[in-house]
Amino acid sequence: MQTPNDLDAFFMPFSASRQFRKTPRLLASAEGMYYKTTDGRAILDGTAGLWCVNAGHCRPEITTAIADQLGVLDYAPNLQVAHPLAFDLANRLRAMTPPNLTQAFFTNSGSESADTAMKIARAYFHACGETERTILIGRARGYHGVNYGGISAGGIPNNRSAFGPLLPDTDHLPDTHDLTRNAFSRGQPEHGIDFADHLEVLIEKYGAERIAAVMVEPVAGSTGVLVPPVGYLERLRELCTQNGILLIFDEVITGFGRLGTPFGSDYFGVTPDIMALAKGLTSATIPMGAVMVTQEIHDAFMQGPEHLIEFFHGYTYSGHPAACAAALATIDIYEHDGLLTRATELGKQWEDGLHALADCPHVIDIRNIGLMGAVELAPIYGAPVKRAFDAFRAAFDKGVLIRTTGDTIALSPPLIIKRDEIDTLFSTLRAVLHEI
Ligand code: PXG
Ligand code: PLP
Repeated sequence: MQTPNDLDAFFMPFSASRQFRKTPRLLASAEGMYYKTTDGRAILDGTAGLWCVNAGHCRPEITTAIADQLGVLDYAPNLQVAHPLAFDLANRLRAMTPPNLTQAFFTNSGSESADTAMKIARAYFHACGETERTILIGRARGYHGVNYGGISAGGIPNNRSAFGPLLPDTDHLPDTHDLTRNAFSRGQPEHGIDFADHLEVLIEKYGAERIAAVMVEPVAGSTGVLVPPVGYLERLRELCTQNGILLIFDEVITGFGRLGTPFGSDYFGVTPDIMALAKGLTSATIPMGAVMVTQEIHDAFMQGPEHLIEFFHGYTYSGHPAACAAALATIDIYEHDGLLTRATELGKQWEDGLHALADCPHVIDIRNIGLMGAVELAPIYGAPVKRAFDAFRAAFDKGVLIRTTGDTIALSPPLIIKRDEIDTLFSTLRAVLHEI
């Protein structure tokens, strides 16, 4: 494959694109745990693409299912007509997600899932006659994609500041990152259940009857693997239940085995009313997301004359046949290969290997859960994010793909990673941290 010689026309997402255009990093192919660059170098995928290639790259079972489907039914709308695979997939998701989640609404990305989840929450209360319940509570450092609902409930300043005015009736819980009390915690940090109590402050401020939903990632991924403190999610669930507030889990990253259980909800034993999914749903082969809801939420919409549309929301590609085929084949692999619990088997090696980096230069915190890991670095004075970005480039030159957010290195490999590949990942990172 030729390296493109004009990189100017592509307006790149979330990239330092001027730097990129000077020294491009172009991926031409992939298989299993590895990418191959356009100049033929193998790159160990330490980030499952972007937290999404859970089954490993180019699995023939998935790519064949997609190709076969495209040859039979390339596209069918699911508006007023439908195709059977969408129902098959909805039933598979009903069976594998927590038992209270019974219906699946299909989207094409995590951003669409997050916005759909928020729209369902508001419309549910509208349907129930609680028209004052409109406030959506997110969390500082939360990531719920880039659409307007997602950045309004989300808590990443750079993703919000240039795009206002944002959605009204949104507010935020504090984030749970607490280096003073919890640095170098293994798994769930001990301190911080009190961060959940801030919901009581917001309830006091607005009145419980005005708050529609609280939306959080069970583990904040994008902002650097912020693991919920012991008891925190349980406390949020309790406060939501007591106050008639819906709890939305954005499981776009934590879904499909990332934590060593099928969903984050299973890991923490806390069940949401609405769950947003994407990424691992198709192992990222075809864009797709889903929003799971309870029977009660679903049924609230099923009112009025039967010839009328019940929920005025949907996408051209909701439940696209190729995406459904990809998801069904992906879930088959997860179940057949035991991938949804594999992170539990690898957890100890992952945790020990990661925390062994604590003696490397610049490291101020290490966090882990399932097959997620973060190494937080002290920023260079006056040049935040540069240290981590330098690490990213050095790692790529050494044949490992990592992800950085702020001055934190984030890791989340495909769930098929082998034990020696975990060792390679961490030994490369050690060399990188000593070099930069
Ligand atoms: N919710 C969560 C929890 C996510 O992690 C989205 C929603 C949005 O999904 P889409 O498919 O619209 O991108 C995500 C996506 C990073 C990074 O650097 C993470 C994501 C996307 C881009 C970069 O960690 N997560
Ligand atoms: N913009 C226009 C002009 C459209 O007609 C549509 C869908 O019909 C959309 C945006 C939304 O596209 P999608 O359904 O793929 O999200």
